[in-house]
Amino acid sequence: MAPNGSGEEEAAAAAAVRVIGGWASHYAIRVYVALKLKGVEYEFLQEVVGNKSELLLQSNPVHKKIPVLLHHGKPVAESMIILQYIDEVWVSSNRPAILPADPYERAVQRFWAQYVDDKIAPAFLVLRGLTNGDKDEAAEQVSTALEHLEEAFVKCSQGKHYFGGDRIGFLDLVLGSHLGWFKAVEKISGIKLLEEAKYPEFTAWADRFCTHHAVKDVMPETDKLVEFSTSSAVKAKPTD
Ligand SMILES: N[C@@H](CCC(=O)N[C@@H](CS)C(=O)NCC(=O)O)C(=O)O
Repeated sequence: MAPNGSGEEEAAAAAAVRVIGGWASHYAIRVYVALKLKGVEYEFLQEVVGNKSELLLQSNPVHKKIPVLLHHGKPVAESMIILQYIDEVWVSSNRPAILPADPYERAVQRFWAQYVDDKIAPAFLVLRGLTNGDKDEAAEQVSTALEHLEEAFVKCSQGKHYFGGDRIGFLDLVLGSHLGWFKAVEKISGIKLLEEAKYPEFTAWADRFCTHHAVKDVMPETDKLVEFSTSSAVKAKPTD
């Protein structure tokens, strides 16, 4: 069945999509939101921290990390690759595109998305006390990233609500999936990261993203993330 078919065939295909993930994983959250935006039903397989399942080890033997998308049993690993896979497989007029049609705009979104994962995610691990590093330097790294992203938002959105324009796109998904952790990291580290007065465009975008119908149910609560992060099991396995 073509994934963009309809009726019974569509239901059969939907059942064939599974995500090995975790409720707190920023990298997995972007996948849940992308599938929701595309209207693709999926089965969620929660990994237990510190006890990797056989399915995960078999599906992502190189990195052994979540998320992994299983499509008719075939594994796709690495969250950004999964997003692009989802965009390429589920194509039809009622399924919004994740990446822009224009190659240059696509390149720009991919550039910023990579920047976000390179700069924000590692700094958060330091601020959570899970990897070694200077916390003030990590906070500075986040602050520099926010300055760049504030500017990037103005250029990419062109006066619209999202980096992707009128709707959530690739960069919204990649950056937005870190938003739940911003507040949790602030609480854990005692360092304020997201100041509305300094980053007005970013904070307004963040509010819009978190309250979007495809996002609000999968964006974890701050206190739950703080509890998750500080639990001894996670400290023993410092990669969330
Ligand atoms: N670059 C990967 C990163 C995935 C990642 O770091 N996942 C974490 C959970 S958020 C994980 O599985 N950690 C377990 C480990 O490192 O052993 C992606 O984008 O999918």
